[in-house]
Amino acid sequence: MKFKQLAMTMIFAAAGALTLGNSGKTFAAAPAGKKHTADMRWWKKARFGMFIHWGLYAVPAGVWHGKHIGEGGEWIKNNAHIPNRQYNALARKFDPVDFNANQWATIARKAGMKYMVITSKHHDGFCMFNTKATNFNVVKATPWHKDPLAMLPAACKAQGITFCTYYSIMDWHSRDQVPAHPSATHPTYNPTHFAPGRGEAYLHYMERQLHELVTQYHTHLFWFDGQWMHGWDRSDARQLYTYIRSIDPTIIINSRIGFGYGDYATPEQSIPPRGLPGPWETCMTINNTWGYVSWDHHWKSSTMLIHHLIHCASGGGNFLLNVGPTAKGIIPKPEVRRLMAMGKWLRVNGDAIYGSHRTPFAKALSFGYATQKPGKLFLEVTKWPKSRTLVVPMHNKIVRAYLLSNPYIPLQTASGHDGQLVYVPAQAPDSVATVVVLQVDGAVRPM
Ligand code: JFZ
Repeated sequence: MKFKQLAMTMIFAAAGALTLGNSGKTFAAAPAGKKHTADMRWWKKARFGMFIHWGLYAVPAGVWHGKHIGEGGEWIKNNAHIPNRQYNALARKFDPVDFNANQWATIARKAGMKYMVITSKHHDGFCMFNTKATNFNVVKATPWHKDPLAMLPAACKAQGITFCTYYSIMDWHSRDQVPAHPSATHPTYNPTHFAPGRGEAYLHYMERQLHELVTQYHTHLFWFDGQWMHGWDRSDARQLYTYIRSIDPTIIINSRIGFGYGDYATPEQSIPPRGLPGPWETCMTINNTWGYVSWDHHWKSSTMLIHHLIHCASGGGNFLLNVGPTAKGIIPKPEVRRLMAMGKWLRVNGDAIYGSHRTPFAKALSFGYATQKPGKLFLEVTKWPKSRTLVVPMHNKIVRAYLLSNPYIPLQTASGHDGQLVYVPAQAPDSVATVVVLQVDGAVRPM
């Protein structure tokens, strides 16, 4: 994993990366000025999506030969150095009899999520859809013989969720790619490189699968990953990008297709403090793993997750929150519970998040975050003021102020030396985050 992080950093550095603050984290820069025809409208309004990492790795669930294997359940083939034959055999144990597409889509909807991005193929190369390009897929290689990706689009549609797919460029199963350290008994896969002369064949393989995902599964977005494999170059990225555009120009593509192609940046596990200039989305885990790990109980609190969602929205970005279903097809209870708490908060406060624009303020606010819509400024107050007064650093006079949870009762306001003052109750009406709405004339003019 160290190796991977290093490889990622190098790729981003080469692509003109943007380093923010002193966090030491590097984010892919948004592809500035690249012409694209992707339909970003639904995506920009959505603000909150469900990431799903589901595959064969849910069977070992972070345990191999009795040992806890860390750094991501979905990385177990690499991190436990599992030979192909042993890993492939996991397919015969993958029998998610409890999988229910409607249930997953319903959980997403109740959480307040507006899109779903599921692993169609992760680094392990196992395909979670009925592809004609390989038999190493969920229908042909498992005793289950069903196609979850065929069931999810309709279930998502019924719940108002936009269906999207993750796809790894790096492939630890493909014969077109060579592991970093091949060995019959103790291989390390990451990063792979193309087998001599096989680059073109592999691109073709991907094109066949992406074609299937667009035409048969109606994916609205490709969330690429694993582009740090050695040999993936600018012309490969361009060819793949152009190919997708040729089948459906409206499809959204993330920046991990590589080399500045793609429609939005994908910071991971952290939120750029002031957002990013172009479209962006932070993806995050609820515990410390993407793919299900039975022994990882490091759950983030629902309060923290709601604050992360607000933070993303206030920076003009989306929040893609991950769940790792079990090999039986169940989204773990601790995840569902947290998602339901987020949905509960959003049912009251969603107007401040969905379709909102980034904060007008360049500096952080003492009491929390801000988002806006034409004529309205939303304050997401996470630190309730003991003084019972919010000081909003702007010149605009407030036309009307109220709690989003209680729009008919106006709050008193005044103009102060450091900005506009809003007088609020002594106790925070919502201890997680209380949204105060300010009606303002014209664009907000920060102080
Ligand atoms: C990748 C995958 O390796 C991982 O399994 C998961 O799917 C995640 C969403 O994406 O991991 C990464 C990708 C990029 C960075 C780090 C881990 N990065 O930018 O530092």
